[in-house]
Amino acid sequence: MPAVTHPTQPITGQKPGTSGLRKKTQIFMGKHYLQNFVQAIFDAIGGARGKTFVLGGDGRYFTDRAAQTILKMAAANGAAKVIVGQGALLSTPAASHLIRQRGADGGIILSASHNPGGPAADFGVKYNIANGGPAPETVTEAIHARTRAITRYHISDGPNVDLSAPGTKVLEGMRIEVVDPVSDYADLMENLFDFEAIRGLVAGGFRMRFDAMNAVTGPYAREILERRLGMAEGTVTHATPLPDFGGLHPDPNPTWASALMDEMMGEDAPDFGAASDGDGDRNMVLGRGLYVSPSDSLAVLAANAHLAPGYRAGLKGVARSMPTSAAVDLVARDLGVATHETPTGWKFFGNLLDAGHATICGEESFGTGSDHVREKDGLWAVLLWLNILAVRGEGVDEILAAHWARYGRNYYSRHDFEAIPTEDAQQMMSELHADLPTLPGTEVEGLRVIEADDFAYTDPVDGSVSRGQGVRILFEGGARMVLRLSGTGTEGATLRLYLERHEPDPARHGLDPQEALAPVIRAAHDLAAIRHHIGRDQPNVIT
Ligand code: VG1
Ligand code: CO
Repeated sequence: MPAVTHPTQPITGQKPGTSGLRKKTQIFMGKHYLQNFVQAIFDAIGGARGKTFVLGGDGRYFTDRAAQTILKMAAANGAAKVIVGQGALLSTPAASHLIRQRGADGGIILSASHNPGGPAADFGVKYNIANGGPAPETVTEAIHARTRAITRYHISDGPNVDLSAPGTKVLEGMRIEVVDPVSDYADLMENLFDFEAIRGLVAGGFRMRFDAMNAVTGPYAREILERRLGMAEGTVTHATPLPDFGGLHPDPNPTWASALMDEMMGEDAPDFGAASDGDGDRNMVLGRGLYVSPSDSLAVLAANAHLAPGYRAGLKGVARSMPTSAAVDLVARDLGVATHETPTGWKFFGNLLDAGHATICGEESFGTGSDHVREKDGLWAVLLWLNILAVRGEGVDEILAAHWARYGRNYYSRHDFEAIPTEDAQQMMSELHADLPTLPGTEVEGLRVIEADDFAYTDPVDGSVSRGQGVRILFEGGARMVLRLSGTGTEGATLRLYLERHEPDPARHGLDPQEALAPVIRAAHDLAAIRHHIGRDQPNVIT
């Protein structure tokens, strides 16, 4: 079974986005496509020789074949060992944990996360570094540079490796350890949270629903919620990971998790509801008849984390992506800790977590996590909520109302305009960009602009600078709009419009966010001339 070196040529467009390389599955299945990218990863990190990697993914279509290709390439590139989840399954946070726990040199995660899966949908590959987190931009840029210069890749022509059961195998002298994808992760959760208190809550009649959306969290949620915490069998729905997610769009938001939304807004709603995405790093949290916005969830978790054993010592700081609402900043100020504002994407939190500048991080896109791993973590957020509910003995509604009464309410919404022509989107952004210097002082829809810029971030740990991370326009009184183009889509461009306004008055905390934000929405459309550029003024997804 010799290792073979194949000649190849660069393929354009292999540029990792916000979270790895995402393309249509058929593109990934094309000749040399996956091989080129994986070889570029190995080359960019100084070779795979002697190294240990973690490998797994969310189980979407093509994962099985991609995993075999990557194992054969790792072997032919001289890797010492690959630790792979049984059936090539690993949620993103579980992969992050495994990299850290085993001291691996890095990991390859096969997922397009919240994008749909299947032969006509999306696939993705992401490289994580030794701290367990997504490769920072220096590394993703080096990978992209290699894809543009690649002339050959190495691959074993040995047989496929049986990944169906735990155990150790050998391929070309490389050890392959197949592990249970769930148990180490579930143990980590049991160390962080008061499972005894949550079991008490469950014994007292508390009911919850967890929608795994036919994606990777099914086995994790069943083990943790149903087996270890004693919730009723069937608490977890859509619990079997399917290659096409059963046709569901595994994005936990009110639009795509509609079955869960219907149940939670219905007559016989359980006390608590949650859903996760394709690869298990996102979460949506719901109370009975109540949607919790991700930015509010982050703030509530930061304010109450000390109620969970893993966070009893308090927080070292918090971090949020720039478009995420400032609700968590108010909590941090109260706690006397720093807030860090980063560009969109979890890779920017890694250095802050490693350096001990932050304990809890979050994004408005249903991502929350902490320094327990270096990825956002959907089930972690759900368990922290459960721990808080158990200790406080209150409902989600009471906790949220008390939070707003204390800090005020940051009304928040994100409007997504998907699959618009790329040129139109770019034209819109560049015109808006050109207008930025002239905006301060002008008045739109009764709102006065006081600041307008394009967000740039200097990493306080390594000094690296990331520019062009989103246009932000601040209005007098604190309202804000942000506009940026998505870096995870695979079809045309997606425009994301983020809207925020703080309301201190408790008498005005019960409004519909779309109403509360109406003037900001109108100002945003006016300033960016959205209809003029993309011919639409209605978003397809509102969160
Ligand atoms: C989106 C979100 C971003 C998130 C990223 C990856 O990126 O906005 O907050 O980190 O997805 O999440 P973009 O560039 O499309 O806005 V996941 O769960 O898809 O890895
Ligand atoms: Co995800």
